[in-house]
Amino acid sequence: MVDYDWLPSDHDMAFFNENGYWISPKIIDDERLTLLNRHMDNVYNGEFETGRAPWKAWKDTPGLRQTDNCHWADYTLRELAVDPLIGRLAAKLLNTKSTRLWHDQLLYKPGTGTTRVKANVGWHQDYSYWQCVAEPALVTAWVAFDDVSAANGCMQVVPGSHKQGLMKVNDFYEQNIEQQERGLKESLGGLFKPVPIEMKAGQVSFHHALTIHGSGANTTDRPRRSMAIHLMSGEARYKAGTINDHHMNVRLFQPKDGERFVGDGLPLLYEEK
Ligand SMILES: O=C(O)CCC(=O)C(=O)O
Repeated sequence: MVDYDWLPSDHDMAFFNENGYWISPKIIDDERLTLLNRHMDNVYNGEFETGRAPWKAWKDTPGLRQTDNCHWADYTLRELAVDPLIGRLAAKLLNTKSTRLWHDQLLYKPGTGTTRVKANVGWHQDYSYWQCVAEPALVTAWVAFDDVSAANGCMQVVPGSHKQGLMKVNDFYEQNIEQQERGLKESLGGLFKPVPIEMKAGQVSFHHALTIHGSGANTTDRPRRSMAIHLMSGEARYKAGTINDHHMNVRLFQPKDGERFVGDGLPLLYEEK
C-alpha cells in the first residue's frame, strides 16, 4: 500500500538540488504496473477508451516509440499522469506550492526481439524544448514500467548539469552520441560524468528541466516501457517569441505573453492547502 503522505527527506532534497535528479523508492505496485502495460498496449493498438487519440507521436522510429498525451486516450494512463503522490513529490523537489501537468509521454524501446533497429535518445535538456515557459521550473517524473539498466537503455543523467544553464548541444533525436559527447566535454570539462539511472519497475526518477540526459539502445530482447510525466509549477507563465512557440501547448491554449498556463488540459496534480 502506497503512503500518500510520504515526502522526500532533507537528504533527498539536498541530493536533488546538488545533482539535478533524484530516484524514488518503488511507488507503483506490480498490480498497477501490469494494468499500465496492458493499457499502453491498448493505446498502441489504437484502442482509445475515451474516444480521443493521443497527440500524434512526434517521431515513431522502429527503435523508439514516443507518444505524447496518452492521458487524453486512456483512463488508466491518465490516472498515472495526474497521480497526486507524483505531483506532491515534484512540488517538493521544485519547491513550489502546486504542480500542473505540462504533458505526458509514453516511451517504448522494443528491444532486439522485435526490431534490429536500435535507437538512442540523444543528450538534451528538456527546457531546450520548453522555453515558451518563462522559467525552467519544470521537472520530469520518469516512471519505469520495467526494470531498467544500461543493457535495456536506461536513462543517463549528467549530475550537476542543471546549474549550467542551456547548453549548445541539445537534440533528443541525435544518434551520433559520440559527436555530442565531444561537444559536451568541451563545454562542461570534468563535469561531464554521466550516471545510469538503474531502477526496478515501479520506481520513479525525477530530473530537472535543465539536467542533461539521454539514453542508449535497448540491447535486450525485452521491451523497455515507461511514461515520462512532464510537470511544471502551477505558477508557470507563458513567454512569447521563443524558439518553442510551436509547442503543442502554445498552439492548444493560445496564452498571451506573461499569462499563466491554465486550463482543463493542464490539470493540477497537487496544490498545497
Ligand atoms: O526515455 C528516455 O530514454 C529519455 C526520456 C527523456 O528524455 C525524458 O523523459 O525527458
